Amino acid sequence: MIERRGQPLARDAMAYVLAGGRGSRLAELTDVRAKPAVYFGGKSRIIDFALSNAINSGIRRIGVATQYKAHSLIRHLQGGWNFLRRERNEGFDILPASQRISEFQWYEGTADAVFQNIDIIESYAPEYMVILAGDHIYKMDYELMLQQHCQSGADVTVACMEVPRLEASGFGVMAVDAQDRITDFVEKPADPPAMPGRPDVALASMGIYVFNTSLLIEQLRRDAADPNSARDFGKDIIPYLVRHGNAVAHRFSDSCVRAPEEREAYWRDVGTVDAYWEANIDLTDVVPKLDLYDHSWPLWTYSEVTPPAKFVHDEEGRRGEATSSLISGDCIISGASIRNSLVFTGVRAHSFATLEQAVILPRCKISRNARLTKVVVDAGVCIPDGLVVGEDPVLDARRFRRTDNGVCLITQPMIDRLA
Ligand code: ADQ
Ligand code: ADP
Repeated sequence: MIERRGQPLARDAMAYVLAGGRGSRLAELTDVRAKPAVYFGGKSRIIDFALSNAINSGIRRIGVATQYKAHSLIRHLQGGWNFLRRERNEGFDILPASQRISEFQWYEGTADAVFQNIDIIESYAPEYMVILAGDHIYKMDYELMLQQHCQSGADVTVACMEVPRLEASGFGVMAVDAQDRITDFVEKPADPPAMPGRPDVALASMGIYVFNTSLLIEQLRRDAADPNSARDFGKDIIPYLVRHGNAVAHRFSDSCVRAPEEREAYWRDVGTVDAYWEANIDLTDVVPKLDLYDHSWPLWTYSEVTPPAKFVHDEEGRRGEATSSLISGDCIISGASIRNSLVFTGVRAHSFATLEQAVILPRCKISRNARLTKVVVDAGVCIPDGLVVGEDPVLDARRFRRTDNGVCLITQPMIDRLA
């Protein structure tokens, strides 16, 4: 374990969240919003995990770089995350691409998304920068990573975790020496190198970096002057520092936050419809792998003010009921039956409808007699009377986006085409 020494370092740090990517493997879920803005866990959005980690770690200066389809992300951030006060040298800045250096220039890569806002970073004068991705589900105490960064004297500290080697080609993969100094780093290798003596395991970068601010700015300026650079942390900045500087690995297992009943160090990418559905449905387990009810590490979010969820008998006396399910505010479950499902804010479910292993995003209407199994229903969708999904794979695949795992993603345009 990392030893905490002296004053917390988080108060001298700024978190910089990269939230510009689309996440195209989430298909129609990211047609209208960036991946960090995709709903997760009943009340929140994916970006709330990184932001909550920052706040819970003690960080009070946060910048969020946005780019792709940022409207609902920005609306969410302005609604729930603007409580940090400039007067206390705290701050929360939303940094959309194309409005800074030139009106028309988009961020090229992730490093460019920081480079273009160096002036804003300097205005807060943080000693340390914690660079984060806005699209992962995990609980982590960045203070412990900052402490390791200071104790080791690294130029950059890169958070890492062990992953099955065959799944590692979507990551930056590193080799380390006995002191966890990074000796090699390859971004998204087709054939990922294994850890010594462990042929099935690779050490993957989590895309979480800690720098001393002055060194980061120096590196960003050097990189910006390099015509061959893609202006990316994983492709350029980190490999350069591994070759020419002192890059150190930080083990996620040293700083992941676990409630007593959480069995594993939880981290999910939820980058595909299957992974997204599964991580949401996992929350309905009696003892879930990810505990959203852990008061020591609360998940902050923008939450609409809503009346409580309501369960009613319909006029024919049929019970509205839900078991092993998470039901958010402003839902009215009237004579419908819900099992092992996650129902977001403002959903109406009507008589004789059944939901099983369903992820229902906000403001959907589930009409009478609908029967949905293993589905993700996008926000605002109106499911028509008697629609059955999850019982006929061929029909499902023709009408909706059906994954290899048998999960159906349902959007309003798909419903409109049924008529
Ligand atoms: P990826 O996640 O594939 O790999 P990338 O697509 O650069 O890297 O996304 C990182 C984060 O930056 C995401 O949150 C994304 O939304 C955001 N982002 C991407 N382009 C952006 C832009 N132009 N402006 C603003 N934000 C942007 C990275 C590392 C790997 C590491 C994995 C871990 O490169 O080495 O293993 O993260 O998931
Ligand atoms: P996103 O999910 O990315 O925020 P939404 O799915 O919420 O976008 O938007 C779906 C539809 O719901 C849109 O037509 C939007 O105008 C509407 N909508 C969004 N927020 C609310 C709200 N609080 N109350 C009613 N309708 C809303």
